[in-house]
Amino acid sequence: MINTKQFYDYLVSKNLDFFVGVPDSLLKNLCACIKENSDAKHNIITANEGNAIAIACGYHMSSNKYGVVYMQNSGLGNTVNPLLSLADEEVYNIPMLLVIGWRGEPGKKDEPQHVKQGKLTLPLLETMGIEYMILEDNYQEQIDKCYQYMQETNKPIALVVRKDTFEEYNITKDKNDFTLTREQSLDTIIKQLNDDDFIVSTTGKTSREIFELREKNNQGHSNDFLTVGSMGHTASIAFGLCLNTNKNIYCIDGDGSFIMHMGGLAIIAQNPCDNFKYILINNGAHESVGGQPTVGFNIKIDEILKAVGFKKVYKATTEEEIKEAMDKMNSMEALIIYTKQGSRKDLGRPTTTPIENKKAFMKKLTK
Ligand SMILES: Cc1ncc(C[n+]2csc(CCOP(=O)(O)OP(=O)(O)O)c2C)c(N)n1
Repeated sequence: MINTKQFYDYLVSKNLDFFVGVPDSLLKNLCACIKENSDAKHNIITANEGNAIAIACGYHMSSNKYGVVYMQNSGLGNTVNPLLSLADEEVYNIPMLLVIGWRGEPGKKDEPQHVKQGKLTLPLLETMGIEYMILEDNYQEQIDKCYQYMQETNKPIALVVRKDTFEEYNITKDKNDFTLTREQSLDTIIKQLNDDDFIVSTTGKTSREIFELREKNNQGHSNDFLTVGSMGHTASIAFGLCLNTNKNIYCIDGDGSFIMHMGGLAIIAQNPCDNFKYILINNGAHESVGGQPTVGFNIKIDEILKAVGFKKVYKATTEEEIKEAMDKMNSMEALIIYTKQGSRKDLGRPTTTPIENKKAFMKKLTK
């Protein structure tokens, strides 16, 4: 295993001291170390991974230095366009060091949403013409080689990071003043719904907690579409559903997910559907992957939603306020719930497959 701080220090000693990206579960120790040791100008947590590539391009052009872009391999898809039409050697030819967490590595057990992405991670990099190395204990040598490659070719290069590569780095999650947990809010939301209401929930622990709450309540899972992958697209899935049903569709989003593809909500609000119910759980963090901050508490999400066309946005910090808001919520109104960070240590994962989930959901929705 690699000592996380020593890895970080080595990068910085090579003048690779600008970090930009979206946090990842496999990189959570590295992300925590970067956050603790870099100031705000040297660690930009971006809305999505494509933005990170573009920022690294701009950074290089003004500094002649190389940005370090961190991400989970799930985010590779978000990077394809800026890597191929901006950084690529046949376009602007801009170097940067990509550090990619390898979920779903072939031969290792992982969740369904990571399996194909894991299998295609190296082929995808090869197809895009991006050189890579799998990060090993001789990381100093590897970083030296990457540096030399960037100097010689002006091209991006990647370090692919296997599970359990980095040693534990003490993660200090930001504290906020809210008292509700995400799971308590979800419990309250679910209790407000009836058997004819449907949920589309976001990537990460939100969907895992909904699954377990339904188990606990013996309610089955056919009212819930658990978006295990495809972070940031939950609201659009819910909107697509609304186009062909009169049933209430409750989209339960996270602040990181909302911010990742914020533009989606503008299109949804401009094509209003009476049955689209938007609930955003804002904990100001990418809690599911280690608690790295989002800008969720710094921006006025309620004002953004109103500006794009939502008629009213309720805010709740207690179970009582959630119930009141859900009783009142009308067509094209939204609810933001503010919660603290944290989840149960023994939180499980859905035991049904995504295809089983989809089939049961479709059957019930179209009954
Ligand atoms: C495109 C993409 N990038 C990164 C990830 C890794 N990831 C999974 S959940 C998550 C955090 C989601 O944050 P938020 O929506 O605020 O929900 P929270 O975890 O705080 O409940 C991240 C970054 C991913 N699954 N997909």
